[in-house]
Amino acid sequence: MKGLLVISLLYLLVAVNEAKVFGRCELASLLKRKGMSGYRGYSLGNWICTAYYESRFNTRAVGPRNSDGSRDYGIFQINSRWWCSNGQGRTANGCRSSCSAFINDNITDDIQCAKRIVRDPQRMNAWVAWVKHCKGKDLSRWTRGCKL
Ligand SMILES: *[C@@H]1O[C@H](CO)[C@@H](O)[C@H](O)[C@H]1NC(C)=O
Ligand SMILES: [Ca+2]
Repeated sequence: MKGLLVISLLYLLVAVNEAKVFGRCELASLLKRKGMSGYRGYSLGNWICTAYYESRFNTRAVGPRNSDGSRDYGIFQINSRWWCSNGQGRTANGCRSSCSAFINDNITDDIQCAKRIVRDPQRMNAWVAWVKHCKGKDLSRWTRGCKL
């Protein structure tokens, strides 16, 4: 009985610590609800495509160290040199946020920060994955079959 309890507790801990990985349509509907469809002229497909290639929809994704020593955090891989503070090295902290806020399951703040990023002159070119995999492509597949 005691062993079972320990196992149950362990299982619960694992479940709590498990990264939330969004489903494609689940993310599409949340992004739409948060006003990302057409935000700054970018269709929903752009945002979903970017999140997929940046993080595979994994809210806990932390990128490897960049050449400038910064890291990228969360579903949109938000950068610590410019947008959030991870307590290591220089940051402009444009989103006025701790980077750890971008690796939890609640992506409301991540979305707010992505909106801030795309308001900068380089717009979605800020995301390398967008430039490489999404820019100028037919993005209809990213929202296909989703009830939006
Ligand atoms: C998610 O985070 C936002 C602030 O970033 C907060 O307002 C909201 O209540 C949070 N939602 C949940 C379910 O915790
Ligand atoms: Ca968050």
